[in-house]
Amino acid sequence: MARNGRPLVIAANRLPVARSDDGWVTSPGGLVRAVLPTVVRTGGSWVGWTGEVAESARDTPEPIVSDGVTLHPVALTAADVEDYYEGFSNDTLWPLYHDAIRDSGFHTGDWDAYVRVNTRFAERIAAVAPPDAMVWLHDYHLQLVPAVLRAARDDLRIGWFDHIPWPPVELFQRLPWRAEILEGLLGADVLGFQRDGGARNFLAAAVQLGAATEVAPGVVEGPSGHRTRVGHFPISIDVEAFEQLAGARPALRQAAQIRARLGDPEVILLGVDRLDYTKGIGARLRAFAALLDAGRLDPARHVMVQVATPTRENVEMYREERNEIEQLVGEINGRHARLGFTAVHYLYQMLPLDELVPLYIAGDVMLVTPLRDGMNLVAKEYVAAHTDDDGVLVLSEFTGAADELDRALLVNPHDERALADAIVAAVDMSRSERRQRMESMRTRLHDADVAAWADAFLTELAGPTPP
Ligand code: ADQ
Repeated sequence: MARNGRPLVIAANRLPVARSDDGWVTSPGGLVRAVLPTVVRTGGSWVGWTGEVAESARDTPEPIVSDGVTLHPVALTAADVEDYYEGFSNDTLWPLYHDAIRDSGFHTGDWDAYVRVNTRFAERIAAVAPPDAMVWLHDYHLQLVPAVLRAARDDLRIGWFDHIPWPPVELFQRLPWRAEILEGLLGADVLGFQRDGGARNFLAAAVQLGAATEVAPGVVEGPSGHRTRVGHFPISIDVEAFEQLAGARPALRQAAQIRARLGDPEVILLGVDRLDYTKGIGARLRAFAALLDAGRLDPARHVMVQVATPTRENVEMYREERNEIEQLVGEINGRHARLGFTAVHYLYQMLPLDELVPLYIAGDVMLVTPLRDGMNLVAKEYVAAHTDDDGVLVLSEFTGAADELDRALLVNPHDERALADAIVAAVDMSRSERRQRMESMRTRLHDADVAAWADAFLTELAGPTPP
C-alpha cells in the first residue's frame, strides 16, 4: 500500500525488466533506478512494454512477477514500435520538447499509432488497477493516457511525471496535435515537471491555447470541470547507495587502476551519456580539441574519456549523431595522439554500475554539457561518488540539475569559447576551491534524494483535490 491505503500502479513505456538467457533481469536506466525501489517497498504493480515485438496487438502477455512486483506487459507490434515509439515519441516529441534542437517529423501515421498505443495502455491499466489505486504515469510516451483512463475509471488518482523538459509555448504550438495532448494530460489529478520553468511553460500552453483556465496558482480546470494540480518535483538519485559503492575498497582500487591504465595523466576529463544529440557531446569534444590545438591543454597530461551508451539506433538522427561523434574523436586523436597515448578514449558501450562508479571517482573533471536536459542524473551521480570532496563538475545551464548543483562551473554549451574557458578553469582549480564546491553540492544532494522525490510526488497525488 502506498498513501491513504491506496495501492500504487506505475505505468511507463518500458517495464523495468528485459529478457536475458537467465530469464527476466532488471534493466538499468534512470527511470528504473528512480522508481523501482518505491514500487518494491510498497508492493505495487507496473504496466509497460517488455521490449519484445508482438505478432498481434491483441496478444495479452502473462504478468511477470519480479521482486514482489507484478509487471503487466502491454503488447507492441513492429508497426507500433516504428510509428509510436521511434516515430511520434522519438522523432516528433523528443526533439520538439528539447528546444527543437533537431527538426521534428510531423506524420499523421505516427500520431495515429500514438493514439492507438496510448489507448491500449489506458485499457490495460484500467483492467489491472485495484479500486481507488494511485496510478503514476511516466514520460512523454503516455500523454494521452490520463484522460482515457479517467473516462474509464474515475475512482483512480492519476498522476503524470515529465522526465524531459516541457518546451516554451511557441515551440509546443507547432505540434499539429497540441490540443489533443493538452486534453489528454488534463485528465490527470497531478502533473509533475522537473523544473519550475517546465511547470510554468505547461500552464502557459494550457491557458494560452484555450485548453484550461487557471483557477488558483498552479491549478487548472478543463471544460469538464475537472481540476489538475501542476508542480515541479526535481528527480534525484539514491545518494547513499552511490556513496557506499564509491567508498568501498574495490571501487577505489579500480579507480586507481583506471588512472594507471590511462598512463597516469595529471587530469582525467570525463563524459558519460547516452549517445543523444541533446547531450552536447560534440560541443565538449570541439572545446577539448580547440584547447589542444591552442596548446592550452597537453594531450600527455590531460586525457579525456567519453563513455557513450548506444541508444535509439533505429532512429536516423541518432545514427547521424553517432557518425559525427566518432568522426570528431577520430580527428582529435589523428592530430593529438602519440604512439603510446591517446587524447580521447571513446567507449560506445553500456557499463555496469560497478564499472561506472570507479570511472566517476577517477574523473577529475566531469563534463556534463547538454544543449537541453530534463534533469541529468549523471551530474548527480558524479557528485555523490566524490566522497573525497574532490573533483570538478562543469555543468550546462540547460539541465534541470543546474538549479540545485549551482556550485558547479555552470556553462552555456552553445558558447564554445566559454566552454573551453570553463574546462581550463576546472583543470586549474585549487584543491581548496574544489573541496568547497563539492562539499556544498554533496550537502545539497543529501537533502533531496530519490526517495524524497517519489515521496513528494506521491504525497501530492494522495492529497485532497482542490475545491
Ligand atoms: P536520460 O536522458 O537517459 O534520462 P540521465 O538523467 O543522465 O539521462 O540518466 C542516464 C542514466 O543512465 C544515468 O543513471 C547513468 O548512470 C546511466 N548511464 C548513462 N550512460 C551510461 C553508460 N555508458 N553506462 C552505464 N550507465 C550509463 C531522462 C531525461 C533526464 C532525466 C532522467 C530521469 O532525459 O533529463 O534526468 O530521464 O528523469
